[in-house]
This record gives sequence, C-alpha cells and structure tokens, in this order.
Amino acid sequence: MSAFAQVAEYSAKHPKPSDITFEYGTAGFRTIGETLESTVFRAGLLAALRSQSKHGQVIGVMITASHNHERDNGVKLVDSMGEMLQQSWEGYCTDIANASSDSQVVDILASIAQLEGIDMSIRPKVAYARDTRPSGPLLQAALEDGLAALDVEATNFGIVTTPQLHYFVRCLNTANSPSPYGEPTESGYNTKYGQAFLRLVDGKPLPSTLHIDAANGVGAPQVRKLADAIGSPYFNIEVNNGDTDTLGKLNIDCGADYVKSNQRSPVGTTLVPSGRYCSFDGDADRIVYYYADDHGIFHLLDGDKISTLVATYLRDLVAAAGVTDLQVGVVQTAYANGSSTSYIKDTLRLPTVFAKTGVKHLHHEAEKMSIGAYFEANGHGTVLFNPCAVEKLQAVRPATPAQADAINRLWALRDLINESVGDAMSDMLLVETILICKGWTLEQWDAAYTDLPSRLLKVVVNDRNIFKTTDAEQKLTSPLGLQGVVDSLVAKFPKGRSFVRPSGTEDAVRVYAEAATRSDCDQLAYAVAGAVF
Ligand code: 16G
Ligand code: ZN
Repeated sequence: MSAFAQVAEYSAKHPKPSDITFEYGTAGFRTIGETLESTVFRAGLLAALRSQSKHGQVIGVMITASHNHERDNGVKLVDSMGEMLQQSWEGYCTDIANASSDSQVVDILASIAQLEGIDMSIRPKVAYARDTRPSGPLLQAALEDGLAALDVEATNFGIVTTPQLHYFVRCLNTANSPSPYGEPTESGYNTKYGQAFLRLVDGKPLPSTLHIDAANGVGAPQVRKLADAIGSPYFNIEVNNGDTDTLGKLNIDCGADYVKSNQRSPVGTTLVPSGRYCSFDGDADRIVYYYADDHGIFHLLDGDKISTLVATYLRDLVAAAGVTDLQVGVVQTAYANGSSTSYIKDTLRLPTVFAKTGVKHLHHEAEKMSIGAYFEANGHGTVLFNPCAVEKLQAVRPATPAQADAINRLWALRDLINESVGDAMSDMLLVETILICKGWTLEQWDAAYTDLPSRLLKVVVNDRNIFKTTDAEQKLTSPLGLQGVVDSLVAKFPKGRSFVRPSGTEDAVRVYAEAATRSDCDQLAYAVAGAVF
C-alpha cells in the first residue's frame, strides 16, 4: 500500500479556498484564521515528510499569528534543532498549500519524497502547539488530520508560547545526545531557565515589581508559571493584559508590537516614574522594555537596547574569563537605530553585521560568530554560542577566582538563553539578570546612547513584488531609479538614513527613515513614501 494511500480522503475534508493563493512568508503562512484549514492540514503532511527526511527526528508545527489581529492565524514549521524551517523547504510548503485538488496534494508529496530521497518506511514524529486564538481549535483539528493521514507519532503540547515549542523540539531531538537541551515539558522549561536565573543573581530578588504586558496572549499564563517556578521573593511580577478568555482583546492596544510601533504604553498601564515595565507580543517571542522618567516622558528600550546591553555584558565576561580569541558579535537589521550601530562599533568596539528582516536571517548570521547576539529592533532575538566557542571555554583552566566566576557565569548564561529562537520569557530573565548584576535601573540602562528619531511608514502599492532589494534590504535594485531618488532625499538631512523594502508578511511596502531631529526624520520619511507611491 502506498504511504500516501489515505491522504486524498483526509484532504477532501479540508478543501482549499479557490480564491486564495497562500505563501510561506517570513514566518510561515499568515492570514484570516478560518481560511487556513487546508493549509494547516497540508503543513502537517509536510512536517511528516520533513521528519522522515531527517531520519525520524521530531519536527514542530506552531499555530499562531503572533502580534497580528485575533481573527488572523498562521502556521509555521520548526526544524529539528528548534530553529526555523530550512529555507529550501519553504517552496514545498507554498506549493502544497496551493495544490488545487486532493490528487495534486498527493502528487506533490510524492514528488518531494522522490526529490529528497525520503525513506517512507521511517515513522514520522511531529510535536505541535497553538496560541490562544479562537480559530486555534479548528486549525489544530485540521493539523491532526494531516498527521493521522501519514500515521505520524504526534505529541500535542497544548497552548504554549512559540519559543516554548521550539525549545521542546530541540529537547526531544537532543534527549539521547551527549548534551541534552532540557526536559521537553513546561515544567522542564521553567526549571531550566528559572534555575539558571537563580544561579546568576545569587539570591538577589528583582529590585522592584516587573509589570508585564502579556498582550492578552499565551505569554500571560506561561509567565505566571515561570514566576511560580522561580518563586517569591526572587521574581515579583504583575501581569497586565493577561486576559486570554475574553474575545477581541488579543494584541489590541497592547503588546510589544503596539508599544514599539506607537512608542507609548499599552492600554491599562499608567507608567509611574521608577516603575519597571515590559511587553510581550501575542505568542511571546518578542519583548520590549519601557519606563517613564521623572517628567512622565515615555522611554522605550527596544531590541537594539537589549542587544547592546547583552553584548556589553557578554564582552566583559569573556574578557574576565581571559579567553582572548573569543569574539562577541552583534547581528542587526536595517531597522536598527543608527545610534545603536555606532555605539556597538565605536564604543563597544564589537563587530556588527546586517541581515535581512526575519529571525531566520539573523539566526544564520549569528551562527557564523563565536558568540553572536542577534536582535531585531522590534524585540525579537537571542544569543548563540558557536560549538567552537563552547570548546574554547571548556579548555580554559581558570587561574584566579575571578576568572572561574566569569566562566561559571558564561555557562549559566548559556543555560538561561533559549538558543533555538528569540524568546520573550528567556530574554526577560536575561535582561533582569544583567540589570541585577550591574545594579542598574532602566534609566541607567537607557543612558548608553540616545536613539535618533525614526519613523516607519506602511505604503500600500499596486504590486509590492516589483520592489527588490540588496545589501540586507538597505538598497533597492528595482524599480529602476528609485534608489537614486531615495539617496538624494537622504542627502538633504543631517544623519539621514532611509530604506524601502517590501513587507514579507503583508501586501505593502515599508519605508523607514531616521535623522538628527524629529521634524527632519518625518520630512524624510514622508518624502520617500511619496516617491514610492
Ligand atoms: C515576521 C518575523 C519578524 C519580522 C517581521 C517583519 C519571525 C519569526 N517573525 O513577523 O521577525 O520582524 O516578520 O515583517 O521571523 P514585515 O516583513 O511585514 O515587515
Ligand atoms: Zn511573535
């Protein structure tokens, strides 16, 4: 009997809407939740094949639309080390999502199996989870049909954050290796990160309550469990926007994306000077911090501020550990504020490279560094320790207690960081650890450099596909001549910088601009947007 014998019958239960073309974008498929049944069913089929192509390793499937509207949903595949799906498979996802008949679904599966030389006798393994969206149960049922159609050994992790699923996948696939990543359960996650935090802060509690805006999403219940695992009095938090039961609240006027985009505090949160605040996004893979100064003015500590804080701390620890040939590097995108890039290069004297927007691009650049910190300005990022860096650290024989302490701290930091993907909860523990160790307030952290005024605009165009970029999306190669216009506009403004890129998640073009003053920045942004339109 063919391995695909049951696929057509199951597929018939989840017909593709004929009027929609799906695309596996920057972070998987994303659109109105109810329209995604066939896509999620088919993503299950592909996850099975991907698992077989990886000799039966576990592949993850996450149903979420992150910071997007509650009516939206999405699905993405998680590769065997917990990283984003290998790019060469994204095309397969798009192909199968757009197959117009059940028999074409089967044909596409057969052709992928042949192209990839897949051994169909291997039993596939898939781990899956979803966020709190109302369309989640419907899509989960479609996914389960896809997994059943290919007799997958499936594990349902329920309602967890996106980074938790990435963590579970990595744990499952390293369980029998010399360095298992951790226990693939919620309590295993909380214990691993909570214990590493307690080791690093040496018994010191948070300086004051941390107010967490959880975007009314899955981060709310999960961060409460993490805080319980760490225990009182070490981790005193208050969760705001933690209502996952009332329809219509997810990501509305709250969450990391709202706070970063609008440069203001979320609904229901009145900032008190000296208060400490952070926001997660709807699936808790992004985090930004903020505070009000003594005059009540809002200040944002975004992904750039997090990456500079983390890179400084790592750089100093590596120096204290006495490992001379170990370099800490930083990966940013074109959205990084120019002040942060200058600070990393000129003050920290660390190498920095630019990658295209989207976690997978930054992740790959960071993998090339000994210790690579990558963050998007929107608060999505993590730190990677290259295997060579790990070997170098293992080889050190500390000559002084200070050196031994620095090395112990680096190991504990590695345990504190979710290396599979950017993770709001793990990043929050990392920031809190550094602030406690330095004895810093949010204001002191913020003092490292001052952001240049910046503006991000969305321009709806007839066809975003004519916009092509190069140099990590900093320059346009098409439409012909437009980059010259952007350059001439930028040249008019001191410290001006601007770029245009097609969105990877929406049918629109993004225009970013920064300049020395708010008024120059806005003039530049609107002038460039006018040239694009
Ligand atoms: C996705 C990306 C995010 C990126 C954003 C850009 C992941 C997991 N998520 O949400 O990192 O910043 O897309 O969106 O990679 P845009 O292309 O619409 O500007
Ligand atoms: Zn997200």
